[in-house]
Formats: sequence, C-alpha cells, structure tokens
Amino acid sequence: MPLILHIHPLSSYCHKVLLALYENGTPFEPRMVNLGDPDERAAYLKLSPFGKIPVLQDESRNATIFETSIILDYLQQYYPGPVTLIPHDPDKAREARLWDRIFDLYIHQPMQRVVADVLRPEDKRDPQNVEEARATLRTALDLVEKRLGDVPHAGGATFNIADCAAAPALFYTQAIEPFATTHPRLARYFEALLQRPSYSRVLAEAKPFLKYFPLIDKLPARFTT
Ligand SMILES: N[C@@H](CCC(=O)N[C@@H](CS)C(=O)NCC(=O)O)C(=O)O
Repeated sequence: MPLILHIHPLSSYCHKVLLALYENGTPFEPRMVNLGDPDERAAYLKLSPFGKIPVLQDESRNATIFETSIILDYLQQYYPGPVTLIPHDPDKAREARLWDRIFDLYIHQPMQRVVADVLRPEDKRDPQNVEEARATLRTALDLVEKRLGDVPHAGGATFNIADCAAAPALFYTQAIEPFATTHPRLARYFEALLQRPSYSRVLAEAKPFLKYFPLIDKLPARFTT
C-alpha cells in the first residue's frame, strides 16, 4: 500500500514535503485536493482537522499525519532514505528543528499573511497586519543571512528538514521582500537549493499552476516564463 500525500501543486507547504520525498526517492501517490469544492472540503476535514494541506496517509500503519514538520519526522522514522532529514545527534537535531521552525513561523507564515491579504476584497484588507508580517519577514531574512555565514545549509552541515522548509518559503517570499541583491548569502543558498533535482522537479510540477498565484508578476521572470 503506497503512502498517499494529499496536495495541491501550488501549495508551498506541500512543496516542503514533496522535497523530502523526492530527495529520498520515497514512493508515494499524490492526491490532488480542491479545498474550494464544498464536498471535497467536508471530506478532507475528516483527514485534516484544520483543513490544511498537505496530509500524509499511511494505510499500512493506519496512520494519518498532518503538519509538515511532523510528516518529515514520520518519514524519517518509518521511511528513511539516503538523506537524513533530522540528524540523529540530538544537538544537531535540535539545531535543524530550530531552523525549520524559523523558516515556517517567521518567513513562511508571514509571507502567507501578505498573500492572503492580496486575495481579500479591498474593503477587508488590513494594512497593519501586512506591515507587521513584512517586518517579521525582514527580521527573519536578516537573521538567516547572518546564519548562512557559518554553515552551508540552514539547519546544519548537510541537507536537512530546514532546507525543505526554506526552499518554498523563500520561493514565494521573492514576490514580497526580494532578497536577491540585499541578502547575498541567502541568494546563493537559494540558488543552491534550486539546483537540486528534487526542487527542480517540485517547481516544474508547480509551474502550470503558478498563474493562479496572485503576485505572479512580482516573481522573477525565469520562474514564470
Ligand atoms: N502548519 C501547517 C501549515 C499548512 C498550510 O498552511 N497549508 C496551506 C497551503 S500552503 C493551506 O492548507 N491553506 C488552506 C487554508 O488555510 O485554508 C503545516 O506545516 O502543515
């Protein structure tokens, strides 16, 4: 029974898990979720209590896992591959998890707050929320820029969970707080992530859907043309 991953190809949190699966060549069946369809949404809420994607289903173990960091933890425990997503050494593991949290909470989430605001009707927009999200993003980008002076990967010496979190968060952040010239180490790090076959594949699969990203005109043209 293969693993099933409920996803949408445009979803940045889905990219985080896809990256881990592709890095390790883990077999799985992708299942597209359309949260805009009321029936599909109602069925999906039984799997994912907050209605978020992705969700991993492992029928062979009767397990349904949500929250991307926990999905990666699960994959490492039950479906390990050549890439160790979370280091076995406890101190290194804590470091990798810390940077996974920094990317999710202080880059990915504020990036999504800004995008969500663009999607709202004009009279429901919240400029203060957007400015606060942007400020958090800028603080986090500066922090990662400093951090990358010491280590080749955000969470340690080799590719790990923090890199899975970083790639999709940084991809969409380019449309909000472009960092290519202001944060040279971060830009080099992001370029290195783009060179990985796993991430090229994720982006190639997302490309036909990018036209639905509301800030597509703010992404560098090389990703959209
Ligand atoms: N903390 C969650 C975040 C997942 C998340 O926000 N997914 C987005 C797609 S990128 C989603 O499902 N959004 C739909 C919604 O919030 O209704 C995780 O790490 O899995």
